[in-house]
Amino acid sequence: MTAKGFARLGTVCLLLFNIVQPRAATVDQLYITEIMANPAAVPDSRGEWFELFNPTGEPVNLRGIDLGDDGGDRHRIETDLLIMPEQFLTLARNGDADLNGGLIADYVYADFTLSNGGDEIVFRRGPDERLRLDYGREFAVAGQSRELTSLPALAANYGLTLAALTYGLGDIGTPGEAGSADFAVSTVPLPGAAWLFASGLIAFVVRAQGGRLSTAKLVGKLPATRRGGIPL
Ligand SMILES: [Ca+2]
Ligand SMILES: [Ca+2]
Ligand SMILES: [Ca+2]
Repeated sequence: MTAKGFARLGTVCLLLFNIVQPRAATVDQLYITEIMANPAAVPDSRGEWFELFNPTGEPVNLRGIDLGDDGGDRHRIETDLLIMPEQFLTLARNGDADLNGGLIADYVYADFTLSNGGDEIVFRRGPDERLRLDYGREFAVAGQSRELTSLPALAANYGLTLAALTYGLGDIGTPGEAGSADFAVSTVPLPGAAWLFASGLIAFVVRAQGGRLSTAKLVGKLPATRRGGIPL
């Protein structure tokens, strides 16, 4: 292949790369899938928890997020807290399974409570709200969690978890696991194989040119694009 041919192939590869490159998933793409606001097996001060699900193909790090409500609840997540693709994460008020009703917590928060008479779960990064659930006074039922059964993730779409699905000491819920709802919904089109293919092809082209064809030069030949590969 001539140098011109290599350059054209490289341009095509970079265009493909630009289209399929992984886009980092963000907190606002997560779902709050389940809430136990009113445990019965143990007091609320030990047994409250809620669950997140990551429907994307990329991990999301919750470090730096402020967990709170519209009142005075505030808890800053100070450490790396990854929620992996298509995985659940259980955040709880107490992490001791001998005290919290028998659930395994992935993360324990403080200074955040789930009122039984209506409340909010709000994730903020700095002043910006990233994720929110508002629920009213009928939402919390003693000893029975609510789970997201359909989208969008508004309170009306959270049903009572099926009575057969118990955990630990007998409260109804599925902390850290799928319940009766199916959330195998990938909202981020991340064709990892295609990305690897594009990356490998670019590396091949550059190598084949003996390093003479820099990717920087090729990028200069491309039209400016927005995130996602849409031409400006
Ligand atoms: Ca609260
Ligand atoms: Ca409560
Ligand atoms: Ca669950």
